[in-house]
Amino acid sequence: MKQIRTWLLGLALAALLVPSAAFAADIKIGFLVKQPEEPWFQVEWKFADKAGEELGFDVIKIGVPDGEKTLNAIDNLAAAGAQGFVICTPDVRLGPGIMAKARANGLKVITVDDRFVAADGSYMEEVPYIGMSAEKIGRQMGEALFTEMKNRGWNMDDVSVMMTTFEELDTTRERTDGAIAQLTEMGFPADRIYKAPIQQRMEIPTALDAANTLLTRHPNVKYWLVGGPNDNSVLGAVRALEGWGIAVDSAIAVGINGTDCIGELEKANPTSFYGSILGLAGVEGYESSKIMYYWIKDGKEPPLDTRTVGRLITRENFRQVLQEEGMD
Ligand code: FCA
Repeated sequence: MKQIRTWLLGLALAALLVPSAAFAADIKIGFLVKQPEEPWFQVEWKFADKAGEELGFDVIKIGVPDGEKTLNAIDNLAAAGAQGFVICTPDVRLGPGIMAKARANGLKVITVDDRFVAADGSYMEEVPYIGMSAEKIGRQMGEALFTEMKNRGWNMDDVSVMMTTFEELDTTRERTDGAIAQLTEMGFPADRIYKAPIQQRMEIPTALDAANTLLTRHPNVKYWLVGGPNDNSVLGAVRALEGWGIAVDSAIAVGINGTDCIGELEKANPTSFYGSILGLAGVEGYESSKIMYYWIKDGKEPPLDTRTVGRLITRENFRQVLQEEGMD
């Protein structure tokens, strides 16, 4: 009998809690990303949704490939009743404009991946940010390239580095600078590290163009190490090497993200894409929206600068690592 009473009391308490649960579901958070077609951002969205399901808020997901779409999306979010948004902006220099628009609409802002910069080029450190430990992850890429070159027993005199770059964006510049610093510190000659700057957006076709331009200038390299700011930047270079008829085992390519190269690693026949430094897109998507939720719900101020780590994946271990990271 006592047990039944306790149970009934539990039910009554649960009924009392319902109104607050309904209130929590009223929280709506926007999640705006610059390249919705890139798996990296799809993983962020998936995990933001997971946080929403677990904690009880809605995630409004919008692709914002340019400035105009970004500013419109902010108005639309406010009209839809959102209280804040997480954003990877298509252009970091839009930061002040995005903040002004958000303020006008009474929306809170957290940035992911690409950090806003002010008119004078400095980071807008007052806006909460979650992103990669860019230099460290770049260094991991450089180390993976160097180590695999040694494993294959190549004579370093026969090897050059092709580093696709996107230096307009600080996070991606820090990655490739980190990789180059690591390679040179490990003993790779700096004068055989060539940069292939990608124009406008990091996509496979733009990276392919950048790599082709570089290959035209260096047609007689025997072995290539290939790096870049993210998977697509490196995959474009791999496609360029294939176009030049360079044998699969004459190049070692390592990307960053680990999300956009799974199809490549799954191919029945290996390509020169050796692996990638897997970043924590899932953690970034989950944590940024969770932090936003508690900021809206309880007024809990978010941390201003949160960095995530990376881990090498290759054809051999990618399934297992993705499983361990809850990303398969
Ligand atoms: C930038 C890149 C993405 C991803 C992210 C962490 O936004 O464009 O591919 O690497 O940083």
